[in-house]
Amino acid sequence: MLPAHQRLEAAQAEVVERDEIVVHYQPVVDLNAGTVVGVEALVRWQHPERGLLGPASFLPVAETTGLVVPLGQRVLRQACAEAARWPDGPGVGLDVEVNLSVRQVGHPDVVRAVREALEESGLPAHRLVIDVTESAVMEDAGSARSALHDLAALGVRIAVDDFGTGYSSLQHLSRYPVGALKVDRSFVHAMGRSSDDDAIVSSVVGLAHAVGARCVAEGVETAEQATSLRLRGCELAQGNLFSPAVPAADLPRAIDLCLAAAAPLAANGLAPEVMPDPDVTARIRAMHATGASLHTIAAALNRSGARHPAGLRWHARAVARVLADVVETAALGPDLPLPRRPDAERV
Ligand SMILES: [Ca+2]
Repeated sequence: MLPAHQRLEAAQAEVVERDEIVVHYQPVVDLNAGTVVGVEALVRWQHPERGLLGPASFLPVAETTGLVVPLGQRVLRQACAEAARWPDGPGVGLDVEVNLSVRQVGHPDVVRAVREALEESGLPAHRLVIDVTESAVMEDAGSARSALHDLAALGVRIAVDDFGTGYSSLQHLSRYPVGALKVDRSFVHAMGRSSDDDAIVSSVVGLAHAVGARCVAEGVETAEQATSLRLRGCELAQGNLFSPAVPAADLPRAIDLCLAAAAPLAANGLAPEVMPDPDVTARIRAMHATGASLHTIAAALNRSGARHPAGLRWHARAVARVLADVVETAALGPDLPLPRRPDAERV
């Protein structure tokens, strides 16, 4: 008998051809407007014996063997086709986000595959968001960069997933057509428990705004997390507080639940914006000039920022303002290392 991983590999090759690959959709909520703006397509394997499997149980092998490429193309085509068929009701006009793994982004046919999925489905390019990991952006900078620019030229938007888990820098981010940064769920879960993680969340919001992108929080489970994210300036969120990933047929009900959960959050007025103190701004710029990490800068902001809601807004705005200055002057200095955490589930 074949070893377990080879059996899994052989089974996966057949699965891509059969109808066992299932796409579920998790709504993405606008925290300020209390509306649903899109859905993220997430792959599942309807295993004939083991039931519905999440990506963590089969994607690592698919990534190693290269099967992730045909698997990912299938998810892409299915998600585009389903999104294009949402003509009325609460699903109308929603963005659809599709994850591309490192291997897919580096594949020479990635742009053609996306173009064909759009053409076959009739989905307008502006409704498709391609999620790539920070590591996909960082590890294969040459070909990934040209592929992402070609995708952006099609009209597709790019989001950087699991942000804060890799080694990102302003230099790299400013080279890509990034429309959104997605705060990794590990930071969202640690909010309120660790001031370092709180500071990282504020810094990612600030970094997103500095490069003209929106900020999306993943894995939001409580109203406290959603409120804290909104006060920090994070615009979008997804997670079980609003809805888990559901089959396309269940989306209308999931969207209703999201609207019910988001309405009270959006109804709360935001504290007035407070501009950062120029002395603190100058200090942060000086820290950046010496190559201080985003962590160090965030920790300094954390120490000087007030704890009330206006302080949270101030916190993110201060980072955005300082980092926007740095991007504009292009005197970029050393990369800003962030801690590396294990790659999350993909596709
Ligand atoms: Ca994603």
